[in-house]
Amino acid sequence: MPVNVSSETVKLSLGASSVEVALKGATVISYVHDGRERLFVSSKSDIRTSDSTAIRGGVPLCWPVFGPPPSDNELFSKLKQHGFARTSVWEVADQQDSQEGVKVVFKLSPTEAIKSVFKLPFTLTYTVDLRPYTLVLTLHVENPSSAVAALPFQAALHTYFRLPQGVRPPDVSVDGLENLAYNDKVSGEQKVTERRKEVVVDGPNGEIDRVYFRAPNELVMRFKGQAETVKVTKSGFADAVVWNPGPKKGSTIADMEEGGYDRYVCLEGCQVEPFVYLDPGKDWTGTYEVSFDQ
Ligand code: TA6
Repeated sequence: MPVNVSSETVKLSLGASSVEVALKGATVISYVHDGRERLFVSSKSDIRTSDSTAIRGGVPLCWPVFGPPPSDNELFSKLKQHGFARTSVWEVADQQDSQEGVKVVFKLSPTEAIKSVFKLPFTLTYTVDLRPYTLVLTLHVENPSSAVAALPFQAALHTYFRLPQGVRPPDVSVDGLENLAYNDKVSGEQKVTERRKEVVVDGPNGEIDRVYFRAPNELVMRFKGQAETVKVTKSGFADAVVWNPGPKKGSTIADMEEGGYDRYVCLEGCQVEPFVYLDPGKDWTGTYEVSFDQ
């Protein structure tokens, strides 16, 4: 069955590949490629729609803010970190399957709970498109023409890549982030990466939390001692984030399984600066593609 919809998740299958999406947050919680799980989800996560916390892992969808809501803006002041999209229950709006792949479209419109914290109208659609060597995730934001104001937002696909056996975060490097300005959220400083080609995930106490502005649309994650690579191709999302909390901070994260921080690195496609401002009747699309060379 190419698409299997259950009460809590939707499963897409295509040969030896499969994807599972929790209706809570339309969170991709599994991506099996070539028979191996490529994402990390903490075993302490609760994927059920009855639970209001964000899923710790997979691909949480951050919208309409990334990070803590801006404190100086009344519109966002009632939001939680990373916004409400990742904890809201999405509906299945469409599904298609063909030889080329399997596609499911999820939709989120303002519920009463959302309206209590965010006053503006919007429609979000999120397409999960599983192809033989690629997973394509597309977020589409619409500000209805009936709206009376522009719709401001940030967005991110906060992907937790599971590390191959025997690989730890300091063994991970990302090509494509050289010569970039970035916000180092660990030190609180704005910095610029050196000319060295790769960024290694080896921050102080193992923690690295960086927002790279205007990052190239093609990034490659490599693992020391392993031939395999993970290629991320983005569009619409101007920026990129590399995050791992390291053991010190990671062991304080309540829903992090024992030692889980050692099993993933987040490489995120995001639109952090500037906010997008969508006029009434306008729309925005961000695409984030994960592909493997085999
Ligand atoms: O994307 C990195 C980040 O913004 C980090 O600062 C850290 O807070 C991480 O997201 C996880 O956030 P969460 O709210 O899911 O615990």
